[in-house]
Amino acid sequence: IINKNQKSKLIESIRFSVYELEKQALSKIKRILPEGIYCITSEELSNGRSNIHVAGEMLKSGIKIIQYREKEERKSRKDMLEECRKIRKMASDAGALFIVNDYLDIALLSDADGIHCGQNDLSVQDIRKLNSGLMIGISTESAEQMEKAVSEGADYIGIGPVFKTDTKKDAGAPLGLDQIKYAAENIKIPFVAIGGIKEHNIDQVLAAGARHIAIISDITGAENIREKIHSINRIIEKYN
Ligand code: TZP
Ligand code: MG
Repeated sequence: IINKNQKSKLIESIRFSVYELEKQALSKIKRILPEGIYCITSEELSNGRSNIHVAGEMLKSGIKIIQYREKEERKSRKDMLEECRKIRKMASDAGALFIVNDYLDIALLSDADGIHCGQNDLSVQDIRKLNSGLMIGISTESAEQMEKAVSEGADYIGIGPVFKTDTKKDAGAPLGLDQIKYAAENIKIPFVAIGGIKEHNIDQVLAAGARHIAIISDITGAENIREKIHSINRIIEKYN
């Protein structure tokens, strides 16, 4: 038998646990990756147009996710941060998620929704220590890497290169569609297919089971970015 004081303490601690659970659940819901095109910037593949211009065209087409991807060899961190702050605001206004590739300091300073990391970047656990609410995506290229990222608590994974691509110089050999089929059957978190995916071959990737499709050059290099996104969306819609 517990006394009144113990009882009220117990109720208080249960209330606190429920509140903590609710907070965690809400944070997890916010970290769910929307389906569809996962747009990524690349100024060197944008036919002389700026990242800001290209991001604007992407967002005007109604895309739900935009990742800022630039390399230190091309742009200073200071300039990258300035661009990210602008795109952050543009994405919020358009109701899209904003994710930064590689640079955690820039993701945090620009108030991004997420960070995308490779196999040799900071671990999911360490990133969460700095910001527990960030959406975290991890690039993978094998079933083993996929399972590991899931068990470490990634919010989504990238899988690629699916096809041959010149966009990422150090990309491994094309994986083909088998890894996408494997993920569709076995991976319980969102997975993004990436690498060499274009309007003319996206059908195969969707048929293999992917519902999140990352595209760089076919969109950043398109003469008319909005038209390109609309035609790709028409193909994706067939699989909804
Ligand atoms: N990771 C694996 S392949 C790739 C990245 C970043 C590049 C994808 O670019 P593209 O132009 O869509 O082939
Ligand atoms: Mg990287």
